[in-house]
Amino acid sequence: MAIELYSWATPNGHKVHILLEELGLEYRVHPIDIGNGDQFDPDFLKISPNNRIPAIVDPDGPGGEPLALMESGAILFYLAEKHGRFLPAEGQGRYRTMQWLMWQMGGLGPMLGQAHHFLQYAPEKIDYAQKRYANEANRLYGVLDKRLGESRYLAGDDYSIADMAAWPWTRYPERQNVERGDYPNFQRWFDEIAARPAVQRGVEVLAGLRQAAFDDKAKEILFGATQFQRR
Ligand SMILES: N[C@@H](CCC(=O)N[C@@H](CS)C(=O)NCC(=O)O)C(=O)O
Repeated sequence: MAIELYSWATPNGHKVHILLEELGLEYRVHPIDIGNGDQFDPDFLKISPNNRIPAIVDPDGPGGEPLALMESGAILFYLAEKHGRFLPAEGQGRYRTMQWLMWQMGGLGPMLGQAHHFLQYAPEKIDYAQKRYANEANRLYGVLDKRLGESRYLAGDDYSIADMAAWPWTRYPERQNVERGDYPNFQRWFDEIAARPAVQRGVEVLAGLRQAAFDDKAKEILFGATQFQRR
């Protein structure tokens, strides 16, 4: 039975789109236009109580019961484990994969998200915030570059869910005040993953529906008072 995918064409969405494509799973896409406020729809909140994409419902979850999941890292972990791919079942590689997945979820994603916010979207240009997040973005690319100077992929010799989690956040370093030429090991890894057919299909999922830039209505929904209402 097909997985129900609730998502939008953003880095956190792309992670799951890429894994679904890599695994060759059947899935049905439900667009959640976050610039239009679809993430606050009561039906979506039942699946994703944090009003964020991505989320899935697997009709064939554990115990044969449907499983609803939010949080991209949890979805990657669940699907990789269920299908026995892109996450070693045991040994050092399993924990290295989890380490780099957690690094992406707790560090790379949130910090690059703040860099995008203060460098691209914030209505006021706040010098302190811009410098802080651009510096942090460059620090994180430095960590990535060093690791990828020692290892073909983040967790070791094999491509894993840790790479699928990190890669979508690094597609446009210029938006984070990062110069890709400063990080050659990162660039080698980036190009290798970008060449994978499943990755190319994954980033196209819902891409045609997304506007190039947020308009004023979308900015109000994403960054204004709407976001902070109690639900
Ligand atoms: N930790 C969450 C973050 C998800 C997230 O921030 N999603 C964004 C799009 S990339 C979203 O849904 N934003 C809607 C909003 O801010 O209202 C995950 O990894 O799934």
